[in-house]
Amino acid sequence: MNEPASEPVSQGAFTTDADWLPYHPNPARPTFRLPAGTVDAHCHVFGPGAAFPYAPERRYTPCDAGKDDLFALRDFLGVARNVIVQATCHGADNSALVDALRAAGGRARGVATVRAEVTDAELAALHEAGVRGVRFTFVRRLADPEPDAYYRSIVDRVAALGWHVVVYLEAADLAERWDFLTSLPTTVVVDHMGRPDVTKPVDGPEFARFLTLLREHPRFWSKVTCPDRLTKTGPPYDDVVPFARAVVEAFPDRVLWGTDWPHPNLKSHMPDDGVLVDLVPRIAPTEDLRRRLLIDNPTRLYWSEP
Ligand code: 0GY
Repeated sequence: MNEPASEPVSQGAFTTDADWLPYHPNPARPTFRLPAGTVDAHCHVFGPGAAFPYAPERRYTPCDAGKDDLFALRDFLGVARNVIVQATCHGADNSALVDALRAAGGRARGVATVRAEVTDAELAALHEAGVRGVRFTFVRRLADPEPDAYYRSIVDRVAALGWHVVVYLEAADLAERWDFLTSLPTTVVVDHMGRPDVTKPVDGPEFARFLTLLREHPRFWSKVTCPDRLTKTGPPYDDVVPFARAVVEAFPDRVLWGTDWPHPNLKSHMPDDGVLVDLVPRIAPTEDLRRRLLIDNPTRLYWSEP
């Protein structure tokens, strides 16, 4: 594992947090070959801050990680397309995201963050650039959550565009927002399996709550992402595999995979993106499951027009 960076890195007007880990500079070439058409359905761009300043309200200052580096990683790993998700360090300024989407030539879609005051013209411009979803972050260390009615007013606007909702939450937020989230009229994608505590049993009551959400509410999808964020044992993430595999096998048509590059906010361990690819056959053990996870599901959600 990498050691946390000991010195902050100066990047023009912005200086990374002292404990910020930069993304892996030389990921291993994966042993597992991703099938043609694979979508990395959870990744981000950060700045660069000189061109796309980080939000004043951000909770962390990352290393610059722009679109060219994302596209280089895409090609190196054998990924065909990306879904770029707005990160909280950019707040509701989606300029870096839109710039990346435009540069991707149809090979990327986006998930934006918008405020309730967003105009119809701004939403239309985001849609035209390739945005197909809106992200709500309930995780308190990253953003200040708003009341349900605030989010609902946004959902009602973006649902008209055919967008879905991506939620980033932890178990306590899920319990608190259960009625609100399950009342939403759109597809709702939960980041990182709702961040399970992987030291608890995969068939225990805590993870059962998340599986119940998916079973009883067919509009809910799950990203089976971020083993590096959930693990307690480190690579090759043996402790996370049973959780991700359980979700993939139970809900094969409502799961998404992604790298999470450039891996925001990791303080003690930076994953090798090649190792993350090599985890795919362990969480989706058959060719059929992998086709749905890597190709069919993200293509249906992000590239099929109504
Ligand atoms: C993630 C994880 C995190 C951060 C963000 O938008 C963000 O700032 O997503 C995190 O710190 O857990 O989903 O990539």
